[in-house]
Amino acid sequence: MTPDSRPDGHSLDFRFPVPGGVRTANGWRVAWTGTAVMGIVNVTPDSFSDGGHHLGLDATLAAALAMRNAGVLILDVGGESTRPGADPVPVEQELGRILPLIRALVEEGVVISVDTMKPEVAEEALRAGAHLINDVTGLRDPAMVEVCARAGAPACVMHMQGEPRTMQLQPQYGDVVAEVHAYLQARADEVMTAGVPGVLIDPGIGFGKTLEHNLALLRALPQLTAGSHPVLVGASRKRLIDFIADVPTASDRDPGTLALHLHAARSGAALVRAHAAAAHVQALRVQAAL
Ligand code: HH2
Repeated sequence: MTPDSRPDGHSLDFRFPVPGGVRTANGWRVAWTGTAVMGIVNVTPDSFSDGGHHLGLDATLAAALAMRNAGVLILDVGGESTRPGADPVPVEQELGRILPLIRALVEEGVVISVDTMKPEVAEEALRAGAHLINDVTGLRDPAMVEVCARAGAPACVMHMQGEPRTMQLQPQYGDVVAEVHAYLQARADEVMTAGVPGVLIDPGIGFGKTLEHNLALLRALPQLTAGSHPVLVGASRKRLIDFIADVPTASDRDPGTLALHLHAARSGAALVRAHAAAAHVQALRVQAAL
């Protein structure tokens, strides 16, 4: 399928009311065309590119609302860094970071995603009004699938080889594209069969992958987006941009990020996950006009 003939309508199903959602026979559906933006809101002291920048609830909320006003579809709130080598955060600490922000965002007319690997955190976050769970482990813990299914919340299933602490030590694949695509398709089907109403799939750029693995997956995006699940791509400020263009400081990598994400959009991605959310909304609108 060529980029121009690929259908560019996307949707995600929820079993509870959601901002921008329309009623369906089984719940509520958020639908959009083209590539939407998921804005990253990290409430962590140690995230690899913006850790510690958003200090305090007021400043974090202001940053999140600026993204909402710029036109993001989803805000992705994270209370634990997944960068290579990051230390795990206890449940109570992660909840203490994210719950005040989720509660403050609930009335703001934006879909709230929670970036967590812990079922306990996901459950409390959904109870507080979050709408979607973004789990970089691909909902490896069966309890995570149960939490999403019980709440009627969709999930993002991401591919990661290994664990965040060690994933970049020696990633190895026979055929990275075939393996990651097969994993995502099978995992998404399993998760939906278990009762999760909707699934985004994500090749997991930088999660247990070398530069060549990342590039192969990005080049093969048209194959992944030709499947039945909406595809999320998250390359924002990641190290592959440093390897390609010599940009050692993560917060300087927005131009490279935009190049990768415009490619993802042209390849049919439903969502791109970005720190510089307003710049992405603008660039994607211009690209769509072309
Ligand atoms: N990347 C990061 C975190 N969560 N979720 C999805 N679905 N896809 C990704 O590519 C992805 C993700 C890492 O980025 P960031 O949140 O900026 O950093 P940290 O994990 O250090 O907070």
